[in-house]
Amino acid sequence: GHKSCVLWFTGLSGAGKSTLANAVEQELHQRGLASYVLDGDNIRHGLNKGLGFGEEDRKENIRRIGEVAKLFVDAGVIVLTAFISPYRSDRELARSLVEAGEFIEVYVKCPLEECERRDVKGLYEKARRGEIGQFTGISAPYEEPLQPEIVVESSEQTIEESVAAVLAYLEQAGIL
Ligand code: GGZ
Repeated sequence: GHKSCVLWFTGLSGAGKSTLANAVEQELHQRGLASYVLDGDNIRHGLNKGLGFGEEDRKENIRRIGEVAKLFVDAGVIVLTAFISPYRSDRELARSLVEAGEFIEVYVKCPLEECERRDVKGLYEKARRGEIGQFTGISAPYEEPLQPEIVVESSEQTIEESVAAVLAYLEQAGIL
């Protein structure tokens, strides 16, 4: 058997949180484990439709996601969340909702310059032009995790290496 837990991916827009969370989820699925990814596609367009990107709305976004993540853990599922979650205090609140050891913070580290170079959705360019306000890393803060359980550097490691690092952590932590 395995323990359920929250894998909380945090990092800048374009750092690779969703990509990594989905790749880890595939691995877990192949091992026959119940797992689920929460990301902007299924949360910001549904439960959290109507929330924006000001400090208060981001706080509420993350608070609700933390509560939903707790429900998944109660249901015995490994839940992977992929949100910028820029405020340390909001991530700590989410951590406090589950048992010690059940919250695994994964810092998907990537230099701002690299996220901006990738600019997958063209949002950084818009933010630089002032067409999008309060953009994380440009005109809104990102508070780096101080003691994340896992750090992956998406500009230094392949996706396969990053997936392996997350799985290795889960194995040594006795979750898998
Ligand atoms: C940051 C924004 C913003 C602003 C829209 N700042 O690359 P993406 O597109 O898919 O990821 C970003 C996503 C961030 O939503 P989160 O729910 O993860 O943010 S938070 O945890 O801070 O609540 C980006 C898009 O939404 N986006 N405007 N101003 N990202």
